[in-house]
Amino acid sequence: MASEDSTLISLVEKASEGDRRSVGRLLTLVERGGDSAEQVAEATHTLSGKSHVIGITGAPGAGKSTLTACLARDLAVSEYKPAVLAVDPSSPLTGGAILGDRVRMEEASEAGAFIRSMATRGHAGGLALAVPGMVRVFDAFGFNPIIIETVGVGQVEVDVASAADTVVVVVTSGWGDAVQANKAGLLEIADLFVVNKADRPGASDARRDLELMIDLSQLTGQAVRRPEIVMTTATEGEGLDEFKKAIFEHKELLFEGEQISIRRSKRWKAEVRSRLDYLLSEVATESIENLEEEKGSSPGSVARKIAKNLLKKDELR
Ligand SMILES: Nc1nc2c(ncn2[C@@H]2O[C@H](COP(=O)(O)OP(=O)(O)O)[C@@H](O)[C@H]2O)c(=O)[nH]1
Ligand SMILES: [Mg+2]
Repeated sequence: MASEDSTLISLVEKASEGDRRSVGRLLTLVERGGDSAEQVAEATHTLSGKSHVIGITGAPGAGKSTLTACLARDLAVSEYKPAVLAVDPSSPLTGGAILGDRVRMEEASEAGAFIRSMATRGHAGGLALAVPGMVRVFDAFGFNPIIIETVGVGQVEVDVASAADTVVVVVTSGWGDAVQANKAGLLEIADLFVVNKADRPGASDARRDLELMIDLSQLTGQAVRRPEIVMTTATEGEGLDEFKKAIFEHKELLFEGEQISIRRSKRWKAEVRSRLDYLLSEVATESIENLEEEKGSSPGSVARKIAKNLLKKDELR
């Protein structure tokens, strides 16, 4: 529709001029999904690809939001224009958090970081579709770096974080936390580990556990490069400089060689895959809506017949 088109064009124009409200509205369109989300994706695709994307994941309560807020604030007061996409139902932005935690995010925001929270899975395609689209919006309008915070439980959340350029896995100093992270499949995706809550007992144990597990995973040849381990006390901002240094060192390493293009083409392919899954499942839903039971036909044979017919047709918009 013409009016929708012109709204989109003016939003993109204003966002390019630095209008944050327009960026926010574009993010909402992507989050909602559907045709408008597609249009935003088309409009922002060629503008994006410049920003460094950092994924921060780990168990609930590990301190990801606290660490993210510290990092974002620090970057915003220096020469950066960071954005945060918090995919976390318990995010300080979506309520439920104690006051001190919320204040920390607000400070980051006041310092100039663009902070956006996604409390739900959004539309039918969920996080796998919305997150890359929202990252693209930030990227297109000059936000750099872009920090995605996700809870490291659940395949989609882990996938979303692992699609970043630099993947940070946060564990706490509690006994067995590193082992849990390993079980959740977080060890394989980490470019960098943070042992947070270093003010509590057991921090050096957690570090040792991680070192051991990294040694083992290298023996089996899973890791590409040995991930660094940084100790932090996020509530005090302690270890933040080391954390930042480790992130930027990883970034440099990526951009020096071919790693960045390998990662990004992997990410591109994964996104095509999730969009393909979504499109196909939409068509499948439509095609069984008015299906009458055929007595005597097995479900498998009917599914094959429908699939064969669909593949011949130009069903997709
Ligand atoms: N003692 C201590 N508490 C922390 C530290 N980092 C975060 N916390 C607290 O741990 C709780 C969970 O932190 P949060 O950042 O929301 O964790 P998330 O669920 O991983 O995002 C909050 O109450 C924080 O104030 C730390 O380094 N030391
Ligand atoms: Mg959080």
